[in-house]
Amino acid sequence: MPRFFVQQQKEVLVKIYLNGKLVPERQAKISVFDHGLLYGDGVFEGIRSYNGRVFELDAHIDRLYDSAKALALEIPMTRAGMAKAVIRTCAANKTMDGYIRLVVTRGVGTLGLNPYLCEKPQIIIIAADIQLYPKKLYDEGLSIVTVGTIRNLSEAVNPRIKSLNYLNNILAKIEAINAGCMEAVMLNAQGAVAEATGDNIFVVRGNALITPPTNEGILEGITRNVVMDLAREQGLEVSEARLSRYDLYTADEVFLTGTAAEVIGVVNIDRRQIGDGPPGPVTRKLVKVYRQHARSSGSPIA
Ligand code: PXG
Repeated sequence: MPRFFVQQQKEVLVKIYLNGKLVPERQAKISVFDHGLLYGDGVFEGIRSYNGRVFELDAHIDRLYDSAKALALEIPMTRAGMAKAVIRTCAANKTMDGYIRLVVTRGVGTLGLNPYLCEKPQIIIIAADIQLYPKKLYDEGLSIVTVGTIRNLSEAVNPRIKSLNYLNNILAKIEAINAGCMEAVMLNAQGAVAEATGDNIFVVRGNALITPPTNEGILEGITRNVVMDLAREQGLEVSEARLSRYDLYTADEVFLTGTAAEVIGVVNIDRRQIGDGPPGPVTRKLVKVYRQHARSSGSPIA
């Protein structure tokens, strides 16, 4: 939608980090020959800042570099330099509570696939405002569906790679939206539960949390890992195990985790009510504990 359609909202121009320089957003342009555009060849991270601090910055940077490594994409900057660039971009935009998009594309190349013919990778950092989900969703919980689009095979494009090609997830998201839901549960080729389109999934059974292991074809979510640690601190048992749709339908509670959503309860899957109806006590506790933790840790933006 063109910006002037956004009712009475003042246009906010942000400064974009582009290959070492902070430029006004109108000047932040990428070539049409960039393989990020032509082939989805590149990697990215979505990061949150809370209270003027970047949350889990090192974990996001490590995952970015691991994704790039898997694609034989050499990022022309050290991890420490990248962390500094993120902080610098946030500082330039006075980002307090924001959503940071870090993108590394393969760079400008030919119209052929060969990534080795591309010039330098392009590094883009956008520090934007976060579009929070309505509070109502956290109180009432999400209704979601399992969809027919299976998660990418690990042997083909490993879902652990956070690449710029999100079509697998987008196809699943389209199915969810067409079914009147905001999120989809994706299964892997074996029919086991993998993850949602932009979130990891957990089930609660009694005092235990269970989530699929990374070898089931999932992105190893940073929120997932933080929630697993926080849950253990709360005295909950946490394990990684294969889950079927039956395990979802019969769970006491189900919730999703992700940078944008944080922790959010799921109350209905494929028209089966989960547990007693509204988000249960374990989910509600973790929503709260996660928020407290996220708002009181991270790398200062200065
Ligand atoms: N699985 C997938 C497939 C994801 O894309 C997660 C799990 C959760 O990971 P983190 O590290 O965020 O806990 C993601 C998150 C968005 C958005 O704006 C989120 C993601 C990607 C693109 C957009 O909601 N990834």
